[in-house]
Amino acid sequence: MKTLWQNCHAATMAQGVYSIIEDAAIVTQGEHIHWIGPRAQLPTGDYPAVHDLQGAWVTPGLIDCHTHTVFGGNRSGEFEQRLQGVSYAEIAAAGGGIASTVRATRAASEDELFASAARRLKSLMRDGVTTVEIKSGYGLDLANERKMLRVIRRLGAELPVSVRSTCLAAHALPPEYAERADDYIEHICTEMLPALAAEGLVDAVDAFCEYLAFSPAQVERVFVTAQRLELPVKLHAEQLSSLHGSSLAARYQALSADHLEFMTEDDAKAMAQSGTVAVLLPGAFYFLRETQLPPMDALRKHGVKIAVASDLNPGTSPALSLRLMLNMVCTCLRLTPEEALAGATIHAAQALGMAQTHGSLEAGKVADFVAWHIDRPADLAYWLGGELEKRVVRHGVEID
Ligand code: DI6
Ligand code: FE
Repeated sequence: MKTLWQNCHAATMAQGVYSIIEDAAIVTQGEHIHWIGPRAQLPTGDYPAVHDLQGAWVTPGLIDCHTHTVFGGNRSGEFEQRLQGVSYAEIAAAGGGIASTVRATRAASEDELFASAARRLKSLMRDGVTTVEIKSGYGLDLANERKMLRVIRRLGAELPVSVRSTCLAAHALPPEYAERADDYIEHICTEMLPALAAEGLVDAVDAFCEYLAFSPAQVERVFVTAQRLELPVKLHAEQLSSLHGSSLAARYQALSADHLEFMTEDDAKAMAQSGTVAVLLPGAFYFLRETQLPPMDALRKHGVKIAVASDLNPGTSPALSLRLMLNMVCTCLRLTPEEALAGATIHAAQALGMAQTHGSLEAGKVADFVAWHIDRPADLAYWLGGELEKRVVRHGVEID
């Protein structure tokens, strides 16, 4: 059955670029977009269901392509410590940081993790998010990484949002492997990843390449394993120091390299060549009060696709709003509102390997879109938080 959505304007992101149709009409059929264009060109036909969008601006459903939504506890105490002048690295070295979330996540049951993550995910969804990526990485042993990944799968099954799961077992060194990082990497490659992939729990593999996490050589072993398991890779790279993880990611045709404050122009060239998306995470930049900006000019000059994500996590970006990230990426990292919107739609889809089906309003794609009661698309990056009036359509069906 065909459904017509009209009396709207559309910011389509068709062909991967920001583009607008004034007075648009959209025809959906089942889960897909059947036709989109100016209303004046709407094919004549029988439309059993017609929706009046009352002048709304329609965008693709927002895509949050980098989150750590599943975790136990929270770290607002560390936030207070950091306000007293203790650094993120010092807190981590003293057994806090990621390690404290690992303890809380290991102690939590699957149901407890599901309940707290669902609350956070619903908050993202209230901002028009229809697709989200969620990483493991606070379990750091087979049983607890499996527990996290099962919760991630269950979130996608029980909530009206498409969820991609990423295994981030190489996030931090678990206490059992203190001083034995190479052994832990070996364990990931020989035991954890093969088992979790065989259970169908993993859509992509990520790692944290940083002086306080894993070296490029260690990350490369994880990438080789992922490649053997035919899983795409992503990387946390160049957040706090320049180890050229982004160039390493490019060599393995990574879907994305994320953070990137300390990347170089050569890294940008490598990413452009491999089609690796640069995912900017302004929440972490802001929350850690960083001052080093990613090299925006180099990214643009070499044509690297830029995405924007929340990095929702308890330590460095307790961000429950992707729209707030659109504002922050413009204010702090100097994207334009058009670039920011592309970053949370079509480029985010590419960062998840989903650009063939998601991220833009084009015939044949999945009918995930948001009709916003705003004056201009730039308004999405303008308002700081709050809740904008809107209607959300997922798989061709309106959701609350
Ligand atoms: N980079 C981040 O921003 C998060 N993980 C990572 O690799 C931080 C995670 C945390 O502090 O809990
Ligand atoms: Fe992250």
